[in-house]
Amino acid sequence: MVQSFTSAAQSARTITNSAGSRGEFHGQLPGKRLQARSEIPLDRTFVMIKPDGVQRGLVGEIVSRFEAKGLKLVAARFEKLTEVRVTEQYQEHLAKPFFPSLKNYIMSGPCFLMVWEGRNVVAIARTLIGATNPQEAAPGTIRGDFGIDIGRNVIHGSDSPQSASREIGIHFQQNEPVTYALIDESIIYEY
Ligand code: RTP
Ligand code: MG
Repeated sequence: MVQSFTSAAQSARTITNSAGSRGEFHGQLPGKRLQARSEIPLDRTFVMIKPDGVQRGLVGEIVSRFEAKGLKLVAARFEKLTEVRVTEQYQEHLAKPFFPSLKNYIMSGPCFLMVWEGRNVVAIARTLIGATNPQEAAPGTIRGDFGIDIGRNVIHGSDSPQSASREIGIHFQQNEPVTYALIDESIIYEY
């Protein structure tokens, strides 16, 4: 039976940071004291560094790019995916000719699974990741900078808010993503 944490998926659509702030940021904008804000509504997406990305030592580089963008890491796990989870993850591709090789590729070694949070984070993550085929991906994107073959394209990112919700529910339990406010949210977001 496929283990699916649907309640986590449901709660992952749009969440509000209800946790208390981590503290105050003592920098100043003119007339404005900056504080960690707990009321900014943010979205979540599922991102996974695939076995080639892990083996090539790209975990730190990729996490750094997401952090530098201003996104917030709220859950992470390092693990080798089971066939059940890979099949669930890529269920829209089950009938495609490339599915068997995709499944073997994803199961060939450990992956680094993450949930990232931010305004419009699903689309932002896809932009950071780049086109599916690394040979067509723009320089500056992760696939454009680090990949060559479509079947070794380093990283996965959910393709819609609905997919994000579903995929977070496949891989993470409801209480795994941590709700907290980043101190710099008040300067990353205008409102
Ligand atoms: P992903 O789901 O992994 O983030 O990739 P994506 O949305 O950019 O692309 P998608 O169409 O969902 O394809 C899923 C993964 O299957 C492999 N693929 N191989 N040989 C082929 O024609 C082919 N097409 C897709 C890629 O690893 C792709 O990321
Ligand atoms: Mg996809």
